[in-house]
Amino acid sequence: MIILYLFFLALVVPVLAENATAIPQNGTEIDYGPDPMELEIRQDPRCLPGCFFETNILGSWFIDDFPRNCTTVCAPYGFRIDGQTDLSEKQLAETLKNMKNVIAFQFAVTHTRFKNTQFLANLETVDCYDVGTFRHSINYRMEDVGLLNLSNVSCNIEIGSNNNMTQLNLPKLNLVHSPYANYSSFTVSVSYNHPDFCITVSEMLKFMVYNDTNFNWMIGDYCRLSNNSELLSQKYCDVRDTPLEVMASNCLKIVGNLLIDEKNEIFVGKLANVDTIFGNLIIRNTNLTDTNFLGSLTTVMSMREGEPVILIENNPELRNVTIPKFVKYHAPQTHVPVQMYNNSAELSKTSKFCNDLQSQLTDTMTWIVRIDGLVCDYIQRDIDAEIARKNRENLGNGRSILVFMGILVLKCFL
Ligand SMILES: *[C@@H]1O[C@H](CO)[C@@H](O)[C@H](O)[C@H]1NC(C)=O
Ligand SMILES: *[C@@H]1O[C@H](CO)[C@@H](O)[C@H](O)[C@H]1NC(C)=O
Ligand SMILES: *[C@@H]1O[C@H](CO)[C@@H](O)[C@H](O)[C@H]1NC(C)=O
Ligand SMILES: *[C@@H]1O[C@H](CO)[C@@H](O)[C@H](O)[C@H]1NC(C)=O
Ligand SMILES: *[C@@H]1O[C@H](CO)[C@@H](O)[C@H](O)[C@H]1NC(C)=O
Ligand SMILES: *[C@@H]1O[C@H](CO)[C@@H](O)[C@H](O)[C@H]1NC(C)=O
Ligand SMILES: *[C@@H]1O[C@H](CO)[C@@H](O)[C@H](O)[C@H]1NC(C)=O
Ligand SMILES: *[C@@H]1O[C@H](CO)[C@@H](O)[C@H](O)[C@H]1NC(C)=O
Ligand SMILES: *[C@@H]1O[C@H](CO)[C@@H](O)[C@H](O)[C@H]1NC(C)=O
Ligand SMILES: *[C@@H]1O[C@H](CO)[C@@H](O)[C@H](O)[C@H]1NC(C)=O
Ligand SMILES: *[C@@H]1O[C@H](CO)[C@@H](O)[C@H](O)[C@H]1NC(C)=O
Ligand SMILES: CC(=O)N[C@H]1CO[C@H](CO)[C@@H](O)[C@@H]1O
Repeated sequence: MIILYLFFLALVVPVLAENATAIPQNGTEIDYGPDPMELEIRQDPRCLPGCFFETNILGSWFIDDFPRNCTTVCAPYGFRIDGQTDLSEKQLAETLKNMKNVIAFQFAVTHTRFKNTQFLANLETVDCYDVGTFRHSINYRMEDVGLLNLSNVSCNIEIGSNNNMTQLNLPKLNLVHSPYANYSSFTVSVSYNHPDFCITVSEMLKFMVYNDTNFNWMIGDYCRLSNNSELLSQKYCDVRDTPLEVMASNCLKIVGNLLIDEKNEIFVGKLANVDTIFGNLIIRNTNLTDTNFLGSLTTVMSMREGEPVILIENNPELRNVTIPKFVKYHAPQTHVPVQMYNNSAELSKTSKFCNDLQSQLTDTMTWIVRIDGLVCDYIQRDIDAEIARKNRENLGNGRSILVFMGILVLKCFL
């Protein structure tokens, strides 16, 4: 982002300086010249003359000028198919049949009535120089994105508010930095599609390739692993198909929301090797005394809106919550991702458990771990207050003893 900003300044500032006197004085818009991204695309050596999409929305007004023989189409103003697109799926398919690569600041299919994007079936790569966005949103009939040949995408991802979309169906999708201009880290958002929407773990793994990718909102569910023999062979275990009671004891990744309760607490030893949960974790109503069975857990990627990624409640014996390797989570629209309630009172007698988890997860967000509703600082504040109160009490007792002895001494003298 900063690099982009500097880049923008570098282009705009000299223009303003050179033509300073030409700035209109009467309220007309200042012409900043061409967009920096537009210039960049025009200079990209992969963009051949005659292969530019010189408008921003594909429609009948441009169909004759569309560079339909080019396998790489460059769109300096962005490439959109949207509500203004007045072409049939057949016309689109015919127009776009040779287009395998798109280089564009924005690539969007929005506000359309299409059920799928078969007309883009041959699309293989989209390069937004890492800063632009690959967007499929507000397509109320669309059932999936369904681009089976799409592999390398160098864009932020935004797939949302497609009311009828139950899956992405992007089996080859690869989020990769642009080979030409990798200006930024990625932001990914997949949210508010059909209530039954699920993302496959394979798709999620592609989005997780870079550690600095920002998962803005991932809301929905993970598709069942049932048919994914490849992941099953890599010791991914779906707790909806094989609950903890019957799960193998060598699983490395859990798919589905994991509930540990009085019925299955004796099987927690099976979690010893689990490093990732694609879902969220609840520990409730158990007699467990510690969480040492989570010794390998590093990552919890929840897709449940507003819910904690780890919720630990009503475990009266639980006096040690240490998850030493837990460092990464996704908790869409959740203010407090790690919450504990009504466990052993021992948990609140020190702020260590709270502080350890917090410092593993963040340097700055002091609100993300709470025990009985209190953030770590407040747990410590209450402990300090209690110590101070006890000291005062002891001091008070000490004083009354002194007074008592004083009276005795006085009595002796009298
Ligand atoms: C400054 O303005 C002149 C005409 O007003 C224009 O020809 C020139 O290209 C401008 N310079 C820049 C850097 O935009
Ligand atoms: C604003 O300035 C421009 C150029 O200086 C001129 O062409 C235009 O008529 C002006 N508009 C108004 C509303 O004064
Ligand atoms: C596109 O290719 C076809 C068939 O090869 C050819 O007839 C046509 O002239 C080409 N169009 C352009 C704009 O190059
Ligand atoms: C994908 O690419 C292959 C090979 O280039 C091609 O045969 C096929 O028609 C393309 N489209 C789909 C939907 O698979
Ligand atoms: C949504 O998709 C289903 C099939 O998955 C289809 O029957 C239904 O007509 C679609 N709804 C709309 C509004 O297109
Ligand atoms: C996709 O990206 C990978 C890694 O950068 C690269 O090796 C591969 O050639 C790319 N594939 C295409 C079709 O561009
Ligand atoms: C980013 O691009 C530069 C050259 O433009 C390259 O040296 C570097 O390896 C790229 N980084 C990634 C993560 O692709
Ligand atoms: C990404 O994070 C994991 C732990 O979460 C770490 O093992 C890995 O080395 C990191 N990769 C990079 C490239 O930083
Ligand atoms: C938990 O402890 C209570 C009290 O000792 C006991 O009644 C209950 O059966 C225990 N539950 C389990 C699942 O062991
Ligand atoms: C606290 O936990 C105990 C034991 O699990 C349970 O019986 C009780 O209802 C819980 N209290 C609240 C307020 O949830
Ligand atoms: C909690 O458990 C961890 C891991 O076994 C241990 O290192 C730590 O000392 C325990 N903390 C307390 C306060 O008992
Ligand atoms: C090939 C295969 O295993 N197909 C299965 C995919 O999952 C569904 C439901 O989970 C099964 O009915 C199929 O048999």
